Amino acid sequence: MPGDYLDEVRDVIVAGRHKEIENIVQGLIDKGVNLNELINEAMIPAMDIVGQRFARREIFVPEMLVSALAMQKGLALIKPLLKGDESKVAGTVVLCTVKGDIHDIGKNLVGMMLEGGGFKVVDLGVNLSVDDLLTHIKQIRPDILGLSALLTTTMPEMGKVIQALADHGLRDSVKVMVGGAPVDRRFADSIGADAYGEDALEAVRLAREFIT
Ligand code: B1M
Repeated sequence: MPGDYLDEVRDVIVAGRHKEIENIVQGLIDKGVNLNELINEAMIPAMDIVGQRFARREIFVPEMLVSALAMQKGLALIKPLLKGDESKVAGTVVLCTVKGDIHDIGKNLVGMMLEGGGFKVVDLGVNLSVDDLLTHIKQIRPDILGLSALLTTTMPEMGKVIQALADHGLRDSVKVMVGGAPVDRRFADSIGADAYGEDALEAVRLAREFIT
């Protein structure tokens, strides 16, 4: 059993068999499998394989989409199980993907883990323009703003957001964390972000550091 179910989940997501994933994941939840192992050793690696196949032109956007759908259906079942104690909010985090970027699986995972870690998460969704984001930041006044980008072409939007926060006198009131596959620490430093989260667990660790 150990390992076999990871292979099965990975293969089902890679193949985009989204109609099967809920039964499989629910069955594993009922058996009490380790959810972090399920996410980190099966589900995320599945998306990496999909990305490699897309880059090699073995699959195209429709196949990526059905794999993403399978991933999202699986994560939706896991999400309620990771929820933390809402009576003790560690801080408020606003999350979104930047303008031009609709890749939201990583952001959603980060949000799930932050909620599990006791944070209130306000998920603004995808493709947020700088102006819309500023409006929300002024209203919500979060402790942390988390920006996600998966495209090299959308990464510069993160820098624009940070600059706009400074221009509107909001930079000192919110910590900015950036993440996403093409982002790294050097880029984060270059745009003046407060932190770079390599993965969802790291995002929670860094968010806790900001609050304490
Ligand atoms: Co697209 N896509 N995609 N895609 N896609 C990539 C990113 C790509 C690398 C594939 C490839 O070529 N190998 C490539 C980008 C190349 C580049 O920029 N150089 C690419 C491309 C080209 C495109 C399109 C342009 C394709 C086209 O239309 N011709 C298009 C662009 C759409 C747009 O955004 N405007 C596009 C579309 C899509 C789909 C819609 C089909 C779908 C997204 C569906 C969705 O998200 N709802 C899709 C998918 C699924 C992928 C891949 C295969 C998988 C992404 C993913 O979900 N990974 C991706 C290849 C890849 O990344 N390997 C690819 C799993 C996820 C858990 O990882 O998001 O990295 P990730 O999140 C991690 C960490 O990065 C971190 O924590 C997460 C958990 O560990 N993290 C944070 C993320 N955000 C964070 C924020 C933090 C902290 C940590 O703090 C705030």
